[in-house]
Amino acid sequence: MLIEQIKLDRLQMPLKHPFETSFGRLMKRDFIVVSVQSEGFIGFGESTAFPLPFYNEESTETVLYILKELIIPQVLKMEKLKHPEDLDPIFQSVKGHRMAKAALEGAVWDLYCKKKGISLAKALGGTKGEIDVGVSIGIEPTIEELLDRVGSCIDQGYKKIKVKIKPGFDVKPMEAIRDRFGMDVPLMADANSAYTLQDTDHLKQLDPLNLMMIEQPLDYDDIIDHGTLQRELSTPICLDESIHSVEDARKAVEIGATKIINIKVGRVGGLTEAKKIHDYCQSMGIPVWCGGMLESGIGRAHNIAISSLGKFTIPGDTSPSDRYWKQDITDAEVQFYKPGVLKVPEGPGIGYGINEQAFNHYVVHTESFQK
Ligand code: OSB
Ligand code: MG
Repeated sequence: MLIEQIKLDRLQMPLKHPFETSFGRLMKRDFIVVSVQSEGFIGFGESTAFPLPFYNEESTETVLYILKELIIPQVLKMEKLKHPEDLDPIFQSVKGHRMAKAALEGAVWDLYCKKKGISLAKALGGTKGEIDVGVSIGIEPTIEELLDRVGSCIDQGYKKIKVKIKPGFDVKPMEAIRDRFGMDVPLMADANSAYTLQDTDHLKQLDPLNLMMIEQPLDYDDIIDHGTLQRELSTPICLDESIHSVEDARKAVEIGATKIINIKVGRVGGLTEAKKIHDYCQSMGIPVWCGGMLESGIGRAHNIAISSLGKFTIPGDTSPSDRYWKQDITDAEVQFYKPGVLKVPEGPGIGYGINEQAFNHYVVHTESFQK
């Protein structure tokens, strides 16, 4: 396939409720949608970088820069692109910037599948027709408000409850959830790198709560200290921020720094690498799940497709569109088909179209590049 045109749209979508993590409070989503066009077909991908480098080192502006200056010119020069994996030499020419690469690669995967008339899930080797999902609950102003939110998410049927923690809001709120809702709720905590090894004794207080896991307690780029911490904790550690590639996954697993991996397509540079991490974890008996980055319907559709692979045995963070958006930008919104369960679409590509009116409503800037 020859790519004739690539379009970059910057969108700003207000969140229904502010979302607070240990690294800050988000009020709206400011991100890039990549559209790639070939012979009447259009593929869509979404960048998961935030406006500022608070989660990892990328930002909306660096994604734009890398795509415009380095990646798009090379993609438009390609004489043949048979498969999304053919983008690899271009991606290898730029170190890092995985969210920028993933946004473009996701659009090319969607385009490739639409041209072939197959679903993205099938093309990736997905085997599940439906996926279980959980919810990620931000830091709430008080424990009472957190308990209300947890109760409402349990009532909605979410299969996993993840709660953001930070120093000063960790052991007490998690204990309060166990006291109110019991020990059987599938519960976990995500620290987004808020602790150091000095906090080991403090974090040990979480062990009696029988959490499914604690996600990324230590530095965003650390593997070694997580191994040290894991030897002290009975709660399994799950790495998020620290895993950028299948090589990182191998190192983390080999030194015992992670017992579970959160796979985010953007963070690891695209669907191809995400699948490699899944396959490696499958061979090692390490369960994985698909994380979220407050995506629009486009990113959610990509997450659903990758979650259909067999070793995604733990419910991911892909909640329905209406958890975050008044109006999503896809034609059909992502919705539960049973409580806590999403159907994997069978239509071509990501299986969702674009709601042009909603899309245009959120666009703040557009740039187009032709062959
Ligand atoms: O660490 O998983 C994370 C949101 C923003 C940044 C980082 C994370 C998150 C979430 C939200 O937990 C997951 C979602 O519902 O999209
Ligand atoms: Mg996380």
